[in-house]
Amino acid sequence: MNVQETLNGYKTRLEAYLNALPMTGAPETLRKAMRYSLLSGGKRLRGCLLLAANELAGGAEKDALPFAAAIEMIHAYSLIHDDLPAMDNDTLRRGKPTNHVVYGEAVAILAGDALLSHAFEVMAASPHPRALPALREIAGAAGVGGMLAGQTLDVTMEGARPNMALVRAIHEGKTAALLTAPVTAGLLLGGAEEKELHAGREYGYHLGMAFQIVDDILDLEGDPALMGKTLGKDTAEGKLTWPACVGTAQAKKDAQAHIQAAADALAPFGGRADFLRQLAFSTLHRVQ
Ligand code: GRG
Repeated sequence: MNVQETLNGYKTRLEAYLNALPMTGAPETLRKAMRYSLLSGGKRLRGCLLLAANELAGGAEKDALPFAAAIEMIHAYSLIHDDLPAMDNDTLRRGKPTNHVVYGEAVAILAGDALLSHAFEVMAASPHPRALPALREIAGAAGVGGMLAGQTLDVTMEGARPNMALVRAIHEGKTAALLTAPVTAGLLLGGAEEKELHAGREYGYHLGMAFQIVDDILDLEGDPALMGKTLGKDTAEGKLTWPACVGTAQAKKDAQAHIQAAADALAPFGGRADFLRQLAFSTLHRVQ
């Protein structure tokens, strides 16, 4: 099995699904702004995780695609809002001007709102017998106990003294929640049993923690051209990051340990989970 080939397959099919979303009723400007961020590249990690987890549990891909699309819509909304002047005030994302730079702040806010609500509309329209539990996983991860909790801590604790417990809470909410939910939602859709769901939850958590630690390191050491965004802002703005707490060398070790824990968590699936295992290891060396 070639991880990159498998990943590209999921990504291509997901992109086609996203591209074909009708977004019925949206005025042209709103539709354009939504599509600008939804279809502007990105690794599609969350959507591909959902498709892979669903397949691992024995589900058919066509039944999981609305949920994979939904998690990417929620991710796109979070990036649009995170880039706004009131939040991180970024002008570049995925190598392109951010949504508010192109469409103005008001439309960018609406495009984010629209992507969030459309994600739930798409999931709720699914006739899948386990649509509701999958939707609940995704809602919880995006909501007050997940991404919104992490993002609130991230923006309100700027400038605070580096504090491991706080950084862990930020990373769990801001990033790990939205990387865990596609795994557990995909497993639920595919019909996984409780032990497998638990394994998926552990995997997603550790993958998500490592992903954000690597993101913190890339902000210090990454190539802005490859990352497609302005780097070095975490330090400039006094963000609470993993390297700020433990130093870059230890942060790299911690990311590796989280990825090893993610891979180990997949034991109940045996060799059938090799794609997810290798995907996790590949995130340690990502450059974008
Ligand atoms: C504003 C509600 C709200 C939430 C914002 C996700 C987020 C929370 C902020 C975005 C900035 C950031 C550093 C988030 C942490 C998660 C993360 C590393 C996002 C980038 O994800 P990738 O690398 O992006 O998967 P692509 O472009 O590949 O889709």
